[in-house]
Amino acid sequence: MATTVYVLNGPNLNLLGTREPEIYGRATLKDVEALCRDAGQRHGFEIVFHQSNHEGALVDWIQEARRKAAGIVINPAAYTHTSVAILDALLASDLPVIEVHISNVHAREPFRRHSYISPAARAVICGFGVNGYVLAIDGLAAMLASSKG
Ligand code: CA2
Repeated sequence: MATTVYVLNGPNLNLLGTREPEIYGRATLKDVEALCRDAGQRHGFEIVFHQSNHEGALVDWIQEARRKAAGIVINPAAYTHTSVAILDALLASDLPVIEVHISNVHAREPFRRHSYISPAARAVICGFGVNGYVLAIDGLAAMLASSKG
């Protein structure tokens, strides 16, 4: 059976490519999904890709991933800076989690420097644009391979 990886995206990321291209670039979320599926295929992963503007939907997918997946790549978007619920769900998942941000959150407003999510993450990637998702899937593949060996 193929290894399943969940790629989860938080609020407003459905608007990618339509506004603020100077911060987030011109790729759409569909483009990001295609990048993730390509990267997943290189590693033999089945990619389950979701976006929601609702915190509870993200928590439900994290709980589902706990039963079905080998790892989670998540861009929690604004919930990064607010959500104990997503932190708790990720901690309970017991899965390797990679936190991704398209922009360099450390070079922006001070409130973006704090992440409630990072304590649950094995690695954090930010500032590489949408290529950060590919780096996250490659990094997760290396982690899963080394934990098998
Ligand atoms: O850099 C990232 O990936 C962020 O997670 C994006 C979030 C932001 O709140 C985080 O601080 C950093 C915002 C996602 C909203 O995406 C939009 C994309 C295009 C137009 C408007 C919003």
